[in-house]
Amino acid sequence: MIDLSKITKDGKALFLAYDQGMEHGPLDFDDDNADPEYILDIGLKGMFTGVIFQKGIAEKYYKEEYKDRLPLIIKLNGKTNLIDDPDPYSPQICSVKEAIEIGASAVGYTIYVGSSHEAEMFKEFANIEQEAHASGIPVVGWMYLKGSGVEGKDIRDLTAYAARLGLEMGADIIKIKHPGTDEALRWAIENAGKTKVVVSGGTKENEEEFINMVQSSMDSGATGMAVGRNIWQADKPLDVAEKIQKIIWTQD
Ligand code: FBP
Repeated sequence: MIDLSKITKDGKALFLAYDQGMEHGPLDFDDDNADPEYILDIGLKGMFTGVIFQKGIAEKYYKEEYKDRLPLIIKLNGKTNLIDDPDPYSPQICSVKEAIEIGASAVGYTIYVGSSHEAEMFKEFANIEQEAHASGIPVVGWMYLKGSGVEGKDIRDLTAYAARLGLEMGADIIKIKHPGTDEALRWAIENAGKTKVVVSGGTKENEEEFINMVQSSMDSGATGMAVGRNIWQADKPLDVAEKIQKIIWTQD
């Protein structure tokens, strides 16, 4: 088994996601959070167990000296939201080798489960995993339900299927969206087996609702959270981070 200790603390994880500049564009940003330095400052002060960047931001802003305090996870694929493709494909744009050279402690890749391009993404993911594991670094799979194959199907079944795929494909950690109920999330986590599950933050919620979602995720057996907008779009990002940490690290 791949060692996850570099990107976890006491077996739990809290990742600060900042790949939205590619996935959603600057519509997500304001004068503060458009600056990657602002995110790094939150990541370092908020004691996250990893920050998620695309390679361009990592190359220009991430410093080797951050490695022990804020490990880097490079997202190896990405796409914009400008093309409204019912069956999305997110191509690989950075190699495992490049990511390691830039200082990554782990790599990530999004699979759109249910897309007609699923098979291409499976292949890319499999190659990435082989290379990453040969270098001893973990692979985080963003297992997102998007595509004509998931239309009209039950979210509980789909989320569990996506989680199971993570295990079947050998992901070390998977990142899934909360399916809405503790029971559905618990079922998905059960199906992920020994693959760890972190739950994605989603669009900015009112703080109480977001905190409840974190609590529900941890109650359902998640290893932690991978959160972006609910932290760096908040008026006081470090206050929100502290509240989440308390939930994650006081959970049995
Ligand atoms: P957020 O907490 O901001 O939702 O970030 C998590 C994340 O998975 C990012 O890594 C990614 O850019 C984004 O969500 C994708 O969101 P969506 O699927 O809604 O486009």
